[in-house]
Amino acid sequence: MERSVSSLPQEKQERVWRALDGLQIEIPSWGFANTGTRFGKFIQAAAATNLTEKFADASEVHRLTGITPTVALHVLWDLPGGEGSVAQVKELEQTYGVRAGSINPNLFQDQEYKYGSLCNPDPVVREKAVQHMLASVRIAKALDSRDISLWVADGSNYPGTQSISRRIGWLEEALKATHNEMAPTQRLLVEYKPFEPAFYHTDIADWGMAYSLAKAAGPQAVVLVDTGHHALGTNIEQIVAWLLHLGVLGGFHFNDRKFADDDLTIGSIDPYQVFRIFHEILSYKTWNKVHEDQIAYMIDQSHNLKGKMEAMVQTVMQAQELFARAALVDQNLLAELQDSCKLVEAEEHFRGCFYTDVRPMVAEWRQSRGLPANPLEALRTSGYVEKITEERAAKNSNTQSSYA
Ligand code: AOS
Ligand code: ZN
Ligand code: ZN
Ligand code: ZN
Repeated sequence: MERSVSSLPQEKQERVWRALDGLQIEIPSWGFANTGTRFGKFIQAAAATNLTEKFADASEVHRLTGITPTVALHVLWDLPGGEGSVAQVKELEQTYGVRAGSINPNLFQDQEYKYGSLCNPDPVVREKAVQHMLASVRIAKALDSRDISLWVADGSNYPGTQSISRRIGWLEEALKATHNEMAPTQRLLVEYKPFEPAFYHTDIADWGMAYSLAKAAGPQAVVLVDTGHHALGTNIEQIVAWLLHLGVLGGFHFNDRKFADDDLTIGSIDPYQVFRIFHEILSYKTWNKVHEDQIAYMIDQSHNLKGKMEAMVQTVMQAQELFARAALVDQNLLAELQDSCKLVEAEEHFRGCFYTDVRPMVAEWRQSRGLPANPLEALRTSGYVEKITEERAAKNSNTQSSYA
């Protein structure tokens, strides 16, 4: 039987604390805004309706959790003036003490992108999309952001209506051009998704396509794994192991799902899967060299029903606690058990770690870093949500939110 947390050996505790020290999570600006499902959204009075409010919320999450120093930004939504909006972002960074993180180009909203962006059969539209990519790289440079995080919504709905193979070529060209614009320290993260909005074919549908495109683009292009972007039943941790092996695991978009790309709270449906993903990373790190910050852990969730602030803090805690549980795995012991094919013993150790309640240990770690033991509880008692609800409700009363 697993021992209770308080009697965990010193060495285990140290391993967990070291792991926690190395974990930072990026929060998305859009996680504070009114987002919903394809059927609509329920407007929340406390939701952020401009960039200042998003930075304020992100800063509060960082104050409570201590591990979210950066905010992912969406070019169209957060920097509507493109490069002209950089100065405002820099000012907000100063005011709120959180920095701009990954820069997300937007190639799915404009009417011209009806038949695709980087893969559109019309060269004029493709060129416009490439120009947006280049502008996104320049924005990232100006903000000292390392990562440009690309999700391409392109695809088609009916067989025979688009040339799948010619579109591969267009995509390669576009990513090469983007790569050429990057500074040597920057990275291009290529996200994949099997379907939606397109339902027959999606131009970057899986990790193989993303990997191949990254290779074609250049050495600074890597793959991004969104946990919600796989066919049901896919062994995501195996994909993670492969990407680590190939040296191209650029980062994650965290969320959970039951049926499709549901964008629910990470680990809310299947915490064991998150544990297994973290285990592959920690295991790989035990035996190989990976820089801590090589893997960008980012959240990509959409909360239609939960309060935005509560959901974000809960997400960070959940990810942190599952990471700590994965850090309990004794890699040497597990390797021994695996090599001698002691299947039940290996599995018992593995799932024993998963079933260990690390919350007291993580709470201790937080306190030792001057953070609240329970950030969600601290959020509740801080009155922050009540404050923004009141302020924002008053401000938005005449101007019903039109956030896209
Ligand atoms: C879409 O399904 C993807 O997960 C993207 O990462 C998207 O850019 C993000 O949800 C923000 O729109
Ligand atoms: Zn995503
Ligand atoms: Zn998604
Ligand atoms: Zn998703």
